[in-house]
Amino acid sequence: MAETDTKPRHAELGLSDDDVLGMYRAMLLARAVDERMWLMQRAGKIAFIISGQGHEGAQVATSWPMRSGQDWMAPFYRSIASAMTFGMTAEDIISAHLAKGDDVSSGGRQMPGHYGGAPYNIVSLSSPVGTQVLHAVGIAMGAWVKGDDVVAMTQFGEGTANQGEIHEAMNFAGVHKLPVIFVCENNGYAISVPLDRQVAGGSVAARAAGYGMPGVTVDGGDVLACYAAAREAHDRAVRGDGPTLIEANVVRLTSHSSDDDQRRYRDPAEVDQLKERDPIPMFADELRAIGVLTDELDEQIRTEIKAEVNDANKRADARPEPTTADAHERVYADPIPGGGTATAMESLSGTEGH
Ligand SMILES: Cc1ncc(C[n+]2csc(CCOP(=O)(O)OP(=O)(O)O)c2C)c(N)n1
Ligand SMILES: [Mg+2]
Repeated sequence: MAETDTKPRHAELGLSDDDVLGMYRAMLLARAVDERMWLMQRAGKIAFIISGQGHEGAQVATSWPMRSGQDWMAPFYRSIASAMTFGMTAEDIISAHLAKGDDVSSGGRQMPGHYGGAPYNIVSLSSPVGTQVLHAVGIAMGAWVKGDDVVAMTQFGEGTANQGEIHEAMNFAGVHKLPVIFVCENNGYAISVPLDRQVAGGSVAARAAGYGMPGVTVDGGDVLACYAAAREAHDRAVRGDGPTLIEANVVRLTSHSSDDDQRRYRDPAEVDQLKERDPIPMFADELRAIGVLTDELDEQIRTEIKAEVNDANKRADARPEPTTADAHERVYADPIPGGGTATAMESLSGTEGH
């Protein structure tokens, strides 16, 4: 790139050209995995998919400062790009959705969209929305007690922000100055309920003042703005200065899930306009404008990603199914009394009232 007087935005933030290309690649990969899983769902191979499309910019950028193998993440069901930025692979995510017997998330015990994994320091999701926010605060509290240098990040939607436990979690983190980054991905809807019917005052970040922490609102389509907010929040947490609440305004490009049809409650014109805020072309344009991305390089990255997803899909497909013999594994800490395994499971399922 030609020398100029002013540094590009990413260089101002301490990011190299390779870093921003890595972010762009991570966004494309998450999108490609997501799109593949929709196809698999429609083909009857996956029971259910809940998509992160439109959230990738905010997710990759806010997860980028997180230290894999050291920090912890308590994500939500839309966090495919966050989980992959923090270490999960395309094969892990697809295997979890296929409920394979050796899937790292749960060995096929969890619902689709409930990925995670001990090797990655990613807490497995719970279906009741918001519980992960408490888990992140608990992890940060544990690290603080032990004197460990750990930052916990948690992600959730703006609808979830209205659950009672979110107040408890944020207040507790604020009081004890815990190293937590709360990332609210505001896509304007909680299933079919629009923002003005769920968030009084219209802003989740504004609530941070009441919890004694900074509240930052960022455009979720502006990858570098999201990164800057997360970088600062991470530095702050590591310094011992406490938590931060980031609210990233994103777009939900798909229906809430594969069981939903947003045409029933959203104006088609509104849905069409969302594409203008798709973070992938927006970031591509920005990188092209500064000469970091070229059409040839874009084509090359997309070709590589296609091959990566095809491979991941094939490997995930070939993995073993769970068996009845190990049905209780990863569910109970101790074997089922009376011998466990298939016999116990069969007798349990045959018991009246169970
Ligand atoms: C405690 C609880 N209440 C309701 C639900 C059903 N539910 C699942 S997702 C969802 C919407 C959450 O919206 P938001 O937090 O904005 O996240 P988004 O899906 O928009 O990303 C609801 C109500 C649930 N899973 N748990
Ligand atoms: Mg929402």
